[in-house]
Amino acid sequence: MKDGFFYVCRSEYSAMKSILLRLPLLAATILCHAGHSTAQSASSAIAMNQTGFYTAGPKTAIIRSGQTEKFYITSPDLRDTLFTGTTGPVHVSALSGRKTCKADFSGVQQKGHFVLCTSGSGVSRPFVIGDSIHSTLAHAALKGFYFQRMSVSLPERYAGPWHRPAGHPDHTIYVHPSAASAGRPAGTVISSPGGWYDAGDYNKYIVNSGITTGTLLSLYEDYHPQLAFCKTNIPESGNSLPDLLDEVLWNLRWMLTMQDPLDGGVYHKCTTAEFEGFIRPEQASDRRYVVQKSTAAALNFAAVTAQAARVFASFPVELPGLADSCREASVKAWAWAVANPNVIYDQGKLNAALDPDINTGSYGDGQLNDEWLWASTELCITTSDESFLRPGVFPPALPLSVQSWSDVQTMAYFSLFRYRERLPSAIAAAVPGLQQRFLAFADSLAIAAANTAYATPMETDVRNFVWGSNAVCANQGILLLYAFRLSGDKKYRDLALSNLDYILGRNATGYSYVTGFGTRTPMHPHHRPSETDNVKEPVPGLLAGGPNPGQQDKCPGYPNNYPDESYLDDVCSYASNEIAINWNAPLVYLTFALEFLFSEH
Ligand code: 9MR
Repeated sequence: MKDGFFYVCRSEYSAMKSILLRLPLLAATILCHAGHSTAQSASSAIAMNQTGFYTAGPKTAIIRSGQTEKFYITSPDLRDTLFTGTTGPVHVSALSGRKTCKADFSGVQQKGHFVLCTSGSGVSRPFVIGDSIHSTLAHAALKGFYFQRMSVSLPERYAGPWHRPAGHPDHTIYVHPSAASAGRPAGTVISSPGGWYDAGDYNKYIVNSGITTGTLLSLYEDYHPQLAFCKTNIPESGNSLPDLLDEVLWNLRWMLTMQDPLDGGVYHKCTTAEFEGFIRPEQASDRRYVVQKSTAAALNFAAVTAQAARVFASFPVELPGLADSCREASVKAWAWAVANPNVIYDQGKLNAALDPDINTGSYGDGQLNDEWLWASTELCITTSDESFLRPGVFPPALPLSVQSWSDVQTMAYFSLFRYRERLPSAIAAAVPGLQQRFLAFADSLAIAAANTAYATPMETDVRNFVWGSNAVCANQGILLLYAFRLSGDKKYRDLALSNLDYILGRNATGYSYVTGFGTRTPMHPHHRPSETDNVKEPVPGLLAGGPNPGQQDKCPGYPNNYPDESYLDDVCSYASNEIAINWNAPLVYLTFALEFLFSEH
């Protein structure tokens, strides 16, 4: 995908002319059956990152083959051979029983267009080796958030063929009976405009917005010098704020409307009672509600607004008062959570007691230790006030896990590591122990990854193949990049890249799961705007959920129920082919971070 909708921070990647060795006798030409057009004969047995490879980075393809074989990296016309290798031993997948072999061509450090051809499994599609190889994708993934903006029109000059009128103004939002309070009885009308559509549906959920916005703010905190000039061609691109922060603001301002100013509590979601049909945003007219305050929402909100207060404190001229408002909102939400520590969002119970029933996403979470940890940590870092440390929560004793909407433990770790030189003493004392545990967890992923069919950390645990498995993959990548930052050991950076390789094609289905990027990419995501716009290509830069053997949508057509193959590129498949903001945010983090890390060479 290369077009005018994504601007980049450095000069855009341009394919370099290759200077290839012309061998007199071309073994590869013979063995790869010269005479076939490579485009026509591209082998589905060869799985690799379809966007490309960093010149100085690791390069691996996986051949779905039951035997070790010779392979060659050649010019696309097969005439010039650059590299000859032998695939590794046959690996039997623990997830499907299928056999694979690894072709490692990291030794090729020449820019250009190439193909990989094998002695027995055919020829790959042409691929690129170069610098800034994921830059366009990183920008498109961030631009994906612009396409999810609610309550505003997306003009053609920013949105191209996916332009659309404004939908869901959200100035008339009813307080649902579950959310009623003395100051705002049921039926009260409030205004809650803006924010991003959560996913393929048209609702907004605080818990999911929490980890999404927190991940984007973490990207900013970790890489702000490099991000300062990255442009995504959004209406705010001309202002003095980085586009990443302009995008974050679009959702943050909405989040602030979800706090009841009278008591500091935060509504769990802003939603219709039922999912709306496949209609255009501007055609949607169902009544919308704020639904029940919850402890999870208050804590997610407190964490994100505390982090935002830190970040936006650097922009007092552009955003006067915003940092203070965020900080104040955070402290109030925290106080509400402390006074209401066990308000769990349980949609079944809610519907049994009150009308109208609410049947949209629940993001219900009964285990809040990790939310307490995250909110507490962010507040302590922002305020330097240790009274936000909650006994029993800090230092964390939970087993390490990969962050997700329901498990935000490592979001706290990331901030602790980032600020480890300037933490209040009670927290600082715990950090070395946490670092040790964290690196041990990253190591366990590294060791197990070596023994998987596609050589990625993603495949190390069958439990990674859940609803939104591709986000597990991207979030694992982020975690590994923190391990790299802590230790300086490049094996973690390279493992993070291998998870991006997985997302972009080095996987059991052969799909590159980001719309618009790759040679085999989702064309029918469960995404209302894409499905209803009469544009053949879906909105670009969006990450599909990915393989999910739960197959909860019960759509006909899944190839089988293997964990890593349970994917269906059909609009019906909301359990494997929806898109969601909490899946795109780790993709944005991972692609930008890898771009910056690999450009340091
Ligand atoms: O990502 C969520 C996944 O972890 C849950 O298992 C699933 C069912 O509750 O819901 C997913 O989130 C969806 C949300 O509920 C509504 N908007 C679309 C989200 C992505 O499918």
